Amino acid sequence: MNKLFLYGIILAFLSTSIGIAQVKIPAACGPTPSENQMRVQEMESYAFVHFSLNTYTDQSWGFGNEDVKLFNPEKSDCRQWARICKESGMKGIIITAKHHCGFCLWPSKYTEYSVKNAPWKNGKGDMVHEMADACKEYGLKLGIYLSPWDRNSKDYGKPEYITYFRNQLTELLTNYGPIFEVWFDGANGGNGYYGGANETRTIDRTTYYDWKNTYELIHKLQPKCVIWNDGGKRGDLRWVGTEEGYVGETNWSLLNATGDVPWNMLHYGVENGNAWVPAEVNTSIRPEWFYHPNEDSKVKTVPQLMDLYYNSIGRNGTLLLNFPIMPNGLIHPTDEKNATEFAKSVKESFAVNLVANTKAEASNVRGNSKEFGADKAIDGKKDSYWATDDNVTKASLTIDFGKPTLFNRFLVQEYIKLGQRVKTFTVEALVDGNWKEVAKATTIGYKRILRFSSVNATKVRFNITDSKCNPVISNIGIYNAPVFLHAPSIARNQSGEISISTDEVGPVFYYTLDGSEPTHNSKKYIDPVPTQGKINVRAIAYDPTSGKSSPVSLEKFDISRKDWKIVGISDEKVSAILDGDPASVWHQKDGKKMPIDLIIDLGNEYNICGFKYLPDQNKWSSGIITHYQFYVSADNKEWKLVSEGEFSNIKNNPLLQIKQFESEKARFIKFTALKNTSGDDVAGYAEVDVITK
Ligand code: FUL
Repeated sequence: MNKLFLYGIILAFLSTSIGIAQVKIPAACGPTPSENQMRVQEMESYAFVHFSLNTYTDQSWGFGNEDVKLFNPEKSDCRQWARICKESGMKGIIITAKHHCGFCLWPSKYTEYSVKNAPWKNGKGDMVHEMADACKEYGLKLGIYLSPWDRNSKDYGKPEYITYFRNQLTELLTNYGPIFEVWFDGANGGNGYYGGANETRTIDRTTYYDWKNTYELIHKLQPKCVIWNDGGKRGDLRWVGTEEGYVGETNWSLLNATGDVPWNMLHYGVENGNAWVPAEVNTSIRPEWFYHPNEDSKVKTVPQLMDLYYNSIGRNGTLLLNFPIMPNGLIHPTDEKNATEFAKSVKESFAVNLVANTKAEASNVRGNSKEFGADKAIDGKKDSYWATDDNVTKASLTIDFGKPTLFNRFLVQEYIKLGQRVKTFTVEALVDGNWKEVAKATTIGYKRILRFSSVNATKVRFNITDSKCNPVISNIGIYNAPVFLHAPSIARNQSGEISISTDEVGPVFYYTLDGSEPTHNSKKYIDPVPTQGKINVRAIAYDPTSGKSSPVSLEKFDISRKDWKIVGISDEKVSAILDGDPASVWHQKDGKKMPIDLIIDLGNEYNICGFKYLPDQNKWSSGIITHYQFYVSADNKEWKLVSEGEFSNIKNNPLLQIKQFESEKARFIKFTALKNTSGDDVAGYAEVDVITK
């Protein structure tokens, strides 16, 4: 008999005879992630790159008739994108192989509307190929964005288009190596070029694309690929209902396998859902997805990116961060700088785990077994965990530092391979012999990170106050992370006064009006500052105690709106449109029917070459204009149409809309609302402004 086998028998005999029966691992609690979902969850963050003909037309959504000849990125370098993403801590890149305009970044056999007819590399280029090679070189995974809505295809809306779409998908999933994720956007604005038809085509998002068979194709061609889809059949990951970069504080990785998914389900998940569909938080490093030069001063700063980190990865989501590519084919240096500094800040924040070399004790340990002891939550191993007995859904785990220790972050992970369980928990700190609650939260999931003011404590107690099943905790981390000051907001009211503010308590502000970089030696902000005419305001927040400054905010103001009058409206609340406060809104309704005009007398004649429209920031409100016309006039009688079109992605991303046109001399402007997001007769405005030459 083999010796090892003999020892095994003796050991088994001894353990049963002295009563150390093997304690069973906890049973799964509800749905659990597939291997593919688990792999993506563990990637934590990955990038988007948005690049297409829109990059050359300053649009958000192309119409489908943009000239392929525009596409000529003379410095294009996918290796630069991959290097920046790698240095920004991203684990993969999803490229917009085809956006809504239908233009293909790869030389598809099935259309002429692609790089093969562009001047770039004399039509011999293949951006998806270059991206795949660059990803390989930098150890990143490749993902594909293929827009189901195609405003170029003559067949869009007909059954033939589905074959076309699947043919393209087959090319992309066959010729470029392993693909970790496919991204099917649900947007459909209706109208488009459609091979010259120039019409509106509506489809039923739930049936038209026949997702079932498309999914089968994906599973066959790329068995390890996850599917993101907000347009029809349930995917492997879900949208979080906003493009602003946050998921709900309560975030269940569950949905129901069938049925509608209203906003609250997207944002918070479904506690008792019967399918594992975790949250993916998608947002752009700039306000828009595609590159627009006027956003060069609007790149998310390190403190904003840190918020994004805590509001996505820190709330049980993955982070999909977009980099718009410039017309020359590169990522802008500010985006590179902010993203790479962000990665350094994340590293710095979580560099020292204060639980190392501490002791942990729990109020209950599953079967009193060492295998499930409290120390398993602080052993740094992702496959070991602290678990309680089956019927125990309230429990606590105490970590003893042995000496007063300063911290301001609490990180906790459930062992989600056995399901998501915890419903509520608190964190307490033992300060000078007294327990004090420092944080309180709901769900955990794969990872939850709580932020609070620094506390100096000898012990930390993690209390699970409610759970769907017995808790199973794989990891706890405690950190003392650096705190970043946010750049302040700058606003100008109708009379031209500049005000500077922030949500944080404590910092003071310094500003400049002459184009120079503000420091704490610049002018200190005390009261609103009167200004006139065009002006660029730069400001920082500064904390005198730490001597730390925030990044610089920059706002460019055009002519002051002091002499402006809204014509023909007696409601005095209409001034909300011009008050510089994005939170105040005015709506035209009361029996008006679309088209609804807003006429403004600017008081003087100007060379007008554009306008700005900020919609109601409450996405639930009606009156968010999607289609418009813009006229100018010298006398409020004869009007000239200078711009018309759509505010493309305004429903999902209610940003400041900027439209530019050939300069015209005028004193009056007319902004006509043709349609809104809710299909009714309400036109709402947070702010309206002009751009002058
Ligand atoms: C949206 C699209 O309409 C945007 O253009 C962008 O691609 C974003 C990621 O998804 O809904």
